[in-house]
Amino acid sequence: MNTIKKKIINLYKLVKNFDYKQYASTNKQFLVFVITALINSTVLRFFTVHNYFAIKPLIADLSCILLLGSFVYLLKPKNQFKYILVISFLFTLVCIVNSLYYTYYMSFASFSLIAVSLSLVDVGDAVVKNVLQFKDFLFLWQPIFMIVLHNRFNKIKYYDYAGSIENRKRRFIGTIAAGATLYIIFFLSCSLVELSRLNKQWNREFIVTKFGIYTYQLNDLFKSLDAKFNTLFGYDNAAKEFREYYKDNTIQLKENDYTNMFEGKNLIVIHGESIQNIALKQSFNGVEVTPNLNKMKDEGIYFSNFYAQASGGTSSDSEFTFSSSLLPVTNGSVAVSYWDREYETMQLLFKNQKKYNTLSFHGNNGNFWNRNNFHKTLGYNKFYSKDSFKVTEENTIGLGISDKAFFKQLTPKLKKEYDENGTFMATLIMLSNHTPFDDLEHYGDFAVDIKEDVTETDENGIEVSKTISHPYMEGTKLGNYFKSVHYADSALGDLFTLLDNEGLLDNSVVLLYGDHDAKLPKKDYVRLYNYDIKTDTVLTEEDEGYDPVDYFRYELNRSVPLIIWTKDKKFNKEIKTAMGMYDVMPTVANMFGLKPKYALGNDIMNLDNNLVVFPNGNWLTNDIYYNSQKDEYKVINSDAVIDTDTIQNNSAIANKKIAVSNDIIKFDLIKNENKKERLNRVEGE
Ligand code: GP9
Ligand code: MN
Repeated sequence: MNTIKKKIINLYKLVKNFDYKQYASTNKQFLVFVITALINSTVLRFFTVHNYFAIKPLIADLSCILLLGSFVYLLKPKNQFKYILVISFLFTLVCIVNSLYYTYYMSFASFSLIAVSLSLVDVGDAVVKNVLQFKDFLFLWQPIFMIVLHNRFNKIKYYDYAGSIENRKRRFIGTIAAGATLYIIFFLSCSLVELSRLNKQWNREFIVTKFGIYTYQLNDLFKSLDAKFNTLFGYDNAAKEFREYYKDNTIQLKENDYTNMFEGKNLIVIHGESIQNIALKQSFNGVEVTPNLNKMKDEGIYFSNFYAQASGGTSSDSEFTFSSSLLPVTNGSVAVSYWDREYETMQLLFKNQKKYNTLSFHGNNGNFWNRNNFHKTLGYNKFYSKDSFKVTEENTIGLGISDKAFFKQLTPKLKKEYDENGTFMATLIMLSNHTPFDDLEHYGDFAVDIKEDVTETDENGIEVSKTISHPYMEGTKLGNYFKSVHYADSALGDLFTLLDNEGLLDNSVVLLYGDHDAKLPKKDYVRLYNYDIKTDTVLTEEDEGYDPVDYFRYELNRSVPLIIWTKDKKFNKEIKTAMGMYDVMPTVANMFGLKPKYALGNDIMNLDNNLVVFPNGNWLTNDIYYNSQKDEYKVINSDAVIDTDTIQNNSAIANKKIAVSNDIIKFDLIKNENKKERLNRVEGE
């Protein structure tokens, strides 16, 4: 303790007695470099995300400049300018490229997208006319200014003077330590949401707004290099394991009652943002949270024990797993880091085996989750993103265009596609029901209180009936979530009417899935199950009738709906087998007569029990939920006989599936199989 105290006192003395005048007069070049590089990053934010007065990105920029700039002190004064010039050009290049990129794509440049960005060059003329602007080159003033300053310094023999102070090592350590300390303070001040977004990289505008352009680019560089380097070694082993896995686990294409049932029909997929099964079961004062979804599930095939298997790539992970029957990659996301690979997807099977037109619709910016590229990889012919919709202040909810406006505007586009290009598979990605569920004024009136009819006697002894309201879930995040889902459900009701009016339901199958849970706080579930209207309090563990929410119950509550519905046939069927997002592709494939080869999941209609593997190693069957982090499990089906072998075997299968999936993604293994097949075909001809 004493040594720490001593160190702090020494540091204090150092800062207090530091000769700032001498530092400034012998470090003019470095200080000017720092200030001018800061001006450029601020100007870039001014031109793009418009938050130029913000202090946080400024601190992040400064930390980054100090860290990279500090190495100048490892050089002799007369060589220092060369280093300053190189990094000045680098920082300036970051600003110019991003300024240009933003004008063209309304997003920021990424190393992992370099090949795509180079297509900017292909569109030559259009870029010169529409993209290149004077403002993009304004940033060049910085290196030019440094050159002019250097000439002036030469004339006044500044370097001789500055070089006479022989303390370069100390300055290097001091500067790099200052940069690092500032960075640490900065990151400590960030919220969990900010840090998670930096890690995910799907919302690049957000990252630049909060972290500044230099930190954004540095983070992007590390992430892109990581995706490249982790595939340098281990290819042969991965390919061997892959072949062995599929030799033993070829997808079972057994015939069942559903085989080819929907052959030739359109498929409309609805990606239900953050819709959890819990909302379907809930009602307040006799009013259901999701009347339309409930009708859909009662008429259609409802997979009531269904789980999304998303990881850090949330929405995009679910899109990936839904399409490919693979698990999300363990680090990063396929959409951002591994989109430039070949996968076997439902969309490609529809396209190649059945000549379907494949379409996707999403009212948000097409760069979010890198969908502009990612959707091509998934096999969509066309992606209708924000640019295809009229988004106004009036029709905006939460993140962007409201689901109601989105559905209204997309229906005629879908009709046109059908009329012109025939049978289709179309995915509609919803947006309004997105966390933080706080756009309450736009969700409409939906009360999450408990109303009670009471009879009271007034002062004249006359009995009067009135309704009183107990707040229950009002004002909680879960309560707000129910309001938001109620809106999304009402939009879905509209969609069915819109599609039906255009005749689009007559020859179509509608499939809806919840893309992942809504990350709702545990304490809100406790309130939902333990609210006491008599006292307007929540029961605690000590109270009789307390209904606890432990880890397992929380995990099981993360279940999301999967419904398959058609207008003409009333299935009225509930499938209770445990099912994961990776089982959808093989299940749907069988119904539409498609033949996948590399699915990790199964056709659920052929199974009585199943293993749902989560990307973190947890797994679920009809009988058990297993927590791999703590090596604990909970028996869900009390009749089941569980022994250690069951746990070990299932854990081994889970680990194998995760490993094979990661290898396919990182080493692009399906591409190589496809290549071999193509070559064999050519040789055979
Ligand atoms: C972004 C939207 C939401 O366009 O799909 O993504 P999420 O935050 O759920 O991954
Ligand atoms: Mn989502």
